Amino acid sequence: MTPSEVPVTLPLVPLPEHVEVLDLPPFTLTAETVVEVDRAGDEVGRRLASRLGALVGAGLALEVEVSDGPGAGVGSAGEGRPRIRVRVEDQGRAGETAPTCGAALRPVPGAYALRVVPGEVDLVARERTGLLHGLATLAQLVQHPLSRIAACQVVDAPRYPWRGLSLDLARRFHGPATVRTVIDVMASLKLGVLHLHLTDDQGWRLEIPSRPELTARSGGTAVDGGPAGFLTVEEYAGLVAYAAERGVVVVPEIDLPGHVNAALHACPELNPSGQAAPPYTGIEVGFSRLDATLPATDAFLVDVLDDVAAMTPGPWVHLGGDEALASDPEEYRVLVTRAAEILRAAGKEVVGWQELARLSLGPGSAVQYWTSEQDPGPVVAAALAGADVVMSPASRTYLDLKYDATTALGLEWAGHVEVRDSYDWDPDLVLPLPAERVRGVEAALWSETLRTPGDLFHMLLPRLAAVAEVAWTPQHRRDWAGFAARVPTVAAAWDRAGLAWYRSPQITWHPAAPPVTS
Ligand code: TNX
Repeated sequence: MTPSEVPVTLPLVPLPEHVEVLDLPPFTLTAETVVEVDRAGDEVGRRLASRLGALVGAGLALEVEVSDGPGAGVGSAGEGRPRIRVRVEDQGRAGETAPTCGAALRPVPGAYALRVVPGEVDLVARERTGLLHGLATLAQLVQHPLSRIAACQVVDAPRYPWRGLSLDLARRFHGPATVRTVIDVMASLKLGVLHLHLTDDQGWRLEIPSRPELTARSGGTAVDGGPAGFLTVEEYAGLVAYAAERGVVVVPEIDLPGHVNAALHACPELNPSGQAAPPYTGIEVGFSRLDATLPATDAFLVDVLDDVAAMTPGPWVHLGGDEALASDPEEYRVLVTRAAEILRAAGKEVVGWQELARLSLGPGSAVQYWTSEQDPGPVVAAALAGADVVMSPASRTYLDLKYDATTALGLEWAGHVEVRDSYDWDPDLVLPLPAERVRGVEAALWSETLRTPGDLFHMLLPRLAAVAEVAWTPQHRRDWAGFAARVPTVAAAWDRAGLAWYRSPQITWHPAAPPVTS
């Protein structure tokens, strides 16, 4: 490819803060390429080598060289060969030596700088998450099937620290393999928070060592009979580790004091009658509640929340708190305050749906805004009292809502959500909040209507890519036409991964690859 053929718009989603196409020939990945990493970036360098190797045709085994000092590139085997340098540098040095395009690497977590010229790729960040973001960028830049990477410079950092996806495993269960694929997609879009909705009226999906009856009885129930199931302690730990390797933090949600029928079904002592509640397989909300007057309720909160906190290396646990329509305000306050106290004693920060704002849990906590059908006043007041807000307005980010009236799957309670609806909005303008209190953006995928991985990815993609760009890219850099031009190349990677995504008519997609014939 000659420089004049280099695409003017690089196919990057989310769009980086600064990106410049260089008027130079591309870098070509070959078996000769050496990946040079410093100690700090060693693990990411190896991941990068195997990821880039796997991306290219039949798969290349790229050689990895690890150097000791800061600033790799002193290796010998790589002399004269095309090289990819991966470096972690402290603030001062990164500022001096990072590739630039007239911009400095901002001092925020996850920032990175990348320079691609003939014969050399240079990736620099201050910490591992930044390197992983640079790797995600590089992976999107590899042109198929030629293994070329256009010459360019990127200096990039996220708009918000919290860029998430909430996945409902409770209404219907999606197993570890599907969740891992979701994590891969998240990492490719630079999303860093996987919120797992693990408990609800219809099922309990996380094994709790002190309360094995929860999953023994309520792991097997689900909307309309299935699919059901649950994560064992080992499976959950495996997912948390898989996510962490890819820069994604898992935030488990134990929904209370409403949405608790699965617990009432598994634990008879949580019911005033002492009788287990029947299982629930419908999709109504707001009918179940924990009873604050029962001594068993406090023991349940302590056991479950202590176990969940112990199983969760990340800093946050989500308490739900939504749609507790059967709890009176005082009982709600007592139970949520107690739950938050248990979690904080276990060293965790509390996150909850917007209803939790009524309690104003203060600095460190976060409330997740989801519906305009409730008075936003308490959310604004909680933010003014120091809580952060995560933006999940249903009309933009609820990816279980139908794209349009013809979508077979999905709900419609907050209208239809086409890709452009997920893209064209500004999280800072949803509510009158101080901008620094907006911690970020989270998409949500509820599974009342989603049975299979195919169902899940049909609703998730391409809308998750739109939300990811909202969460990452500065508002002034974003525009729908640019996104619509870039996302088809990214979608080709979803095809290569065999994901059943939705070809929204709002975007001109590349022709579908013809079926492979032998
Ligand atoms: C609202 S979001 C809910 C969920 C449903 C979802 C369906 C929230 C806090 N509550 O219980 O699954 O809508 O779109």
